Amino acid sequence: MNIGISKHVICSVVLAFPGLVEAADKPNIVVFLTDDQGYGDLGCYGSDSLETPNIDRLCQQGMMFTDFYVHQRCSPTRLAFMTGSHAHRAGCTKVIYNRDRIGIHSDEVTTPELLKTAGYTTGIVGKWHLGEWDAFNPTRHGFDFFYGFMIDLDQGTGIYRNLERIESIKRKTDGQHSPKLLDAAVGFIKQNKEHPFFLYCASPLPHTPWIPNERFRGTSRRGTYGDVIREIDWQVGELMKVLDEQGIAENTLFIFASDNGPVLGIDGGDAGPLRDGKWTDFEGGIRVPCIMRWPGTIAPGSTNRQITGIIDLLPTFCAIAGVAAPGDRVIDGRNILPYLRGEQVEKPIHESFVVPGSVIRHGKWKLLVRELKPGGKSGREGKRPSAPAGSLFNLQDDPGETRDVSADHPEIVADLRRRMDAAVRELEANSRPIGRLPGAPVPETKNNVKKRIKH
Ligand SMILES: [Ca+2]
Repeated sequence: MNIGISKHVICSVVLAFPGLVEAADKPNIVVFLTDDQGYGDLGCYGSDSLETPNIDRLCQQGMMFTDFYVHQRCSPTRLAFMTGSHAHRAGCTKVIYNRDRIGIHSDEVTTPELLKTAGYTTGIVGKWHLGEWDAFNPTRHGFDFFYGFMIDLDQGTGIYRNLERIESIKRKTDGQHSPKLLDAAVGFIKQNKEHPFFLYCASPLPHTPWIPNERFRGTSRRGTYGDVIREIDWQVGELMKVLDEQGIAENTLFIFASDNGPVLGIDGGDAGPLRDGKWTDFEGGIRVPCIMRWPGTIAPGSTNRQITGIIDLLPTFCAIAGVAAPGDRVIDGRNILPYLRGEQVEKPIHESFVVPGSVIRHGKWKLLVRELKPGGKSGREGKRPSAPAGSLFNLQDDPGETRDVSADHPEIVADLRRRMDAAVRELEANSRPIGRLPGAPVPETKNNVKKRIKH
């Protein structure tokens, strides 16, 4: 595929509707994505040990999503957000480390690139995690402004302002950097309040190492991890405050979500009623909190229990901004604006969520087509059990995936297997490569796609 063709298509759409470019009445979009925050790490999602008053308020003013899916680890979810496609399709299901010579492909048409065609100014503050090299810098992929780091803080990295590395970061310094990130986000909002903007706040918290800023140490009832959650909540509250102060809260879609499930273990995160956490395809790894507030469009205090996911943000933002999503490739996400508006839809926008070669959820049923092992340290210590291939769970009755009911429903197992096989075949026919630096090894082949499916 060719990016020139893709961008030509987008521009043609915009020129056909020139009013869309004006964009004066388009809502701002703020996405606050946390890093490894669990379904049970929020008051509004039922935590009885963590207080998150600001996020709870956001929830009261907007819509809570109970079945919002991501990938089980950092980079793949961020790739899915930027491309509107499952990470398997966009070429990378692994965490990108700082010596990897891979990152988001230049042929991908990203969420900020699309919003820019509708007149949006685009900014990212925080962790990018889609390639450490300049070719993969966010400003090469649709963002007008970048302040943050390219990779996990615990890998050692630097702070960038756009393409410039302005500061080195040694390990274990999260708490020192969070206020700077917040300042950058607040500055971006103030600077761009007169025109539509898209701000992606990619918080490095509560990813390990758990080192809260000084002012939050000892403020929670759940140790250091809880203090970090308090800090996240404060940051969300500060952003809500600045939107109010600038008089633009009413015209801003504010989304809060996590990129994958929590790191479990002593003093760690909590997946609430869901099974397991980060690094697995149990629900605790791939189903995360998500809240959307948009006054006048989203009913306050509402709940959505349909299958949705991070892949849906690109097509939904396109619908909001009045631009077409890319038509020259498969986009897995769907426009969920009808859900935001509270419209009655004839059938669910997504009937299934598939992790190719691993799990398929269809309606209330979830089938494991391979053995699922627990994620994280306590799993390796054997404290949490695996589940064998062929396990079938009824998520409606058993959200914690505790009872394998496959023996009672062989026809459901067979149906879900067929659906998985079809999904894998379709993916193999329509997947795209991850970006590689010139000279980097491993050309993309069908076998590599199969490896990705197995991850
Ligand atoms: Ca993460």
